[in-house]
Amino acid sequence: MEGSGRPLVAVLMGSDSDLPVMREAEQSLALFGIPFVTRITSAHRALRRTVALVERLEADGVEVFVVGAGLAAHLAGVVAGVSTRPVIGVPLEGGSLRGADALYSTVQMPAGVPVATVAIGKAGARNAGILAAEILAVARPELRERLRAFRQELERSVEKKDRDLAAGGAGGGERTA
Ligand code: AIR
Repeated sequence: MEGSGRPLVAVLMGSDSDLPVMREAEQSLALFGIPFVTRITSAHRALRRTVALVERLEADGVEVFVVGAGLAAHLAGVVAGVSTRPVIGVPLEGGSLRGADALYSTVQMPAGVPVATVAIGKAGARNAGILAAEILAVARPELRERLRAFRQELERSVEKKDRDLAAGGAGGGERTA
């Protein structure tokens, strides 16, 4: 699978102010060589346009939607209402409630229209890209291999941190009282 070509994932967000965080999702998808398209649209400011865009993306072959929004974040729910493809919602920080508003708006979907909701902010956006890869990997063995290698690398990075700690590099190691 190549990083370019027909997009398999659509990364959608409510505003250009969401872009710095949603770049994390793009980076995860790029890491696994998954072709994606990124678009800005809004559930509240451009509802009809959002519906038409999602219908077009689905018709063009998008298999998973990664959707970020902040404040009263209804974009992921609207996308899930339009499409039967899996929707991963990323609640974004911003405003006085620091993402709690977006988390509740995204996660509390009524029965029948699921949104798989990840953590608030950058960690969530990064995980959304990885989760999209895992969904696509169900039917793509080569992508499963990339995910396995990624997990091994994660484990190695933890081992390295532990070794560095033991060597005193991170200001730690064994201590006595
Ligand atoms: N938003 C845009 N339309 C509907 C919603 N909920 C969100 C954006 C962004 C926040 O409102 O996803 O996180 C603030 O947008 P802006 O454009 O004012 O910076």
